[in-house]
Amino acid sequence: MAALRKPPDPMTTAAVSLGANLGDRLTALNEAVGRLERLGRLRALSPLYETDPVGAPPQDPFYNAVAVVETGLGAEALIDRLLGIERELGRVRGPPRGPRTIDLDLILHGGTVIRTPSVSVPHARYRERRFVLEPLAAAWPEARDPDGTLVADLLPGVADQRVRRIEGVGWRGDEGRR
Ligand code: PH2
Ligand code: MG
Ligand code: MG
Repeated sequence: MAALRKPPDPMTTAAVSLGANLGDRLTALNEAVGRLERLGRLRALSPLYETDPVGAPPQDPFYNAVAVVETGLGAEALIDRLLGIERELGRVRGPPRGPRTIDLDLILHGGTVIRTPSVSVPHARYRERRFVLEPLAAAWPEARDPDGTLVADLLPGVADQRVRRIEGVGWRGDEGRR
């Protein structure tokens, strides 16, 4: 009898936030996109934003963006892969909330909800962060939290945080956009 194959995991649409505020921010984000493409099908890339640090001690501004990926990976496997990409790109972990060369966070993973001490999906603080909400709503206007909230409806609550769109610097998300 032929061996039974494990059925493939169902595909899920995941939103990953990208951030950097140490070293060559643009190269770090572009290199991360190249590696995210190996995790599934890249469905959308947001514009690039320069953002003031939020919930962190004073430090240099970030570049932030969001990638939308259709993937067969479950949330925990996906987080492991994101941490692996951070390591490949040379991230050295300093103090929590300190400057970083690359930070890849899983924000949404379809309707998945996981709350354990080590894993939180949706991301525990994304609703209070314009540097996530703005690119996420731009890349994926229909995105919803598992509780049904439209991500775009969260934007008025973070309007006091400063983000500024950056164009013409060679961000991969701008390819094919005018
Ligand atoms: N990441 C943090 C804390 N604060 N602020 C901005 N603007 N962008 C970030 O990516 C960011 C932050 C923790 O990961
Ligand atoms: Mg983070
Ligand atoms: Mg992180």
